[in-house]
Amino acid sequence: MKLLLCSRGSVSERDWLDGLRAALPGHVVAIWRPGLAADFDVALVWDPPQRLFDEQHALKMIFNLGAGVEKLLALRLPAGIPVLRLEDAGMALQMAEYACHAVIGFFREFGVYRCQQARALWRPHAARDRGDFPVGIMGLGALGARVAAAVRQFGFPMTGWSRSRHVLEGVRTYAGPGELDEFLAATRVLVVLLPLTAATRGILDGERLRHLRGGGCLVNLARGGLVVEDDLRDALDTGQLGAAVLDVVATEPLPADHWMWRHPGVTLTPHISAQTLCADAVVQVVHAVEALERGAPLPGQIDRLRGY
Ligand code: OXD
Repeated sequence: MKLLLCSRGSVSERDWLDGLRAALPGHVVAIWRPGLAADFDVALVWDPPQRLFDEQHALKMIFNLGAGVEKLLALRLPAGIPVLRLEDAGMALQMAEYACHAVIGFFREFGVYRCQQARALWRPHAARDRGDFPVGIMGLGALGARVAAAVRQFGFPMTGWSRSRHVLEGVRTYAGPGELDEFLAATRVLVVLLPLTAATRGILDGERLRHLRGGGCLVNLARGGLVVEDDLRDALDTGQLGAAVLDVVATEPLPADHWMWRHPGVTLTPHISAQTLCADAVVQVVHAVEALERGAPLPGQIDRLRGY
């Protein structure tokens, strides 16, 4: 098979190329450039230009070298061919680490103690009851399930919401738009892992944030576009939210004059909660290419209409 690589992400194309060529010795792997003959079978892409798909008419499969597919699906892709994405490839564990750090940091008030340290203030606070800090996971796919299992180990009451019904051990789950408000009302620390689609863009607006138990924390590990950022600021300013831990924002990189950089309730990281691990991702690409060759079910295939 002929594989065409075009990746404008944190892993360099050279690293992808070396990894893929070593793992798929019987195949051709080339880096995309404009004007290549249209005889490639598989496109392996992260943030590719439209031109790649305008030129390559023989593709049988598109593989997104990351978890989120909303940017890829915004392009005009050849109709009728499968689109796959990285499913876990080492990302779920990283997400779980990040989420546990954020949830425990909020519950144990580490941010408050850091501020006290800056003022040389030695002041212990009373221990809090973890039963008062139900943690809700929004999005219960492979990543959400892993995060829920990790956070649950610390004894917090757990809730979960997703578009379709999921059953997860030790997690009280809710499904669909009709149960969203009930889920939020049962949640104080909200960890967001939803895909960004037409149905989820702006899903966390002021009204929804008001349904959360007061003084809680929003942890967004998914996409900035899920949250209405002005409404988030209001929720922080009024105390409806006590804190926000944001790995993603609507405009990345976040402009230097954006209010989030300086808001005392916001902790920011630059979209690093789950970084693509080249070696793990290559294993998944190999499985996909082999499945395509055999005509077997493709791992990580998304539903193009649903958007994830
Ligand atoms: C993502 C990724 O989709 O980094 O954000 O894979």
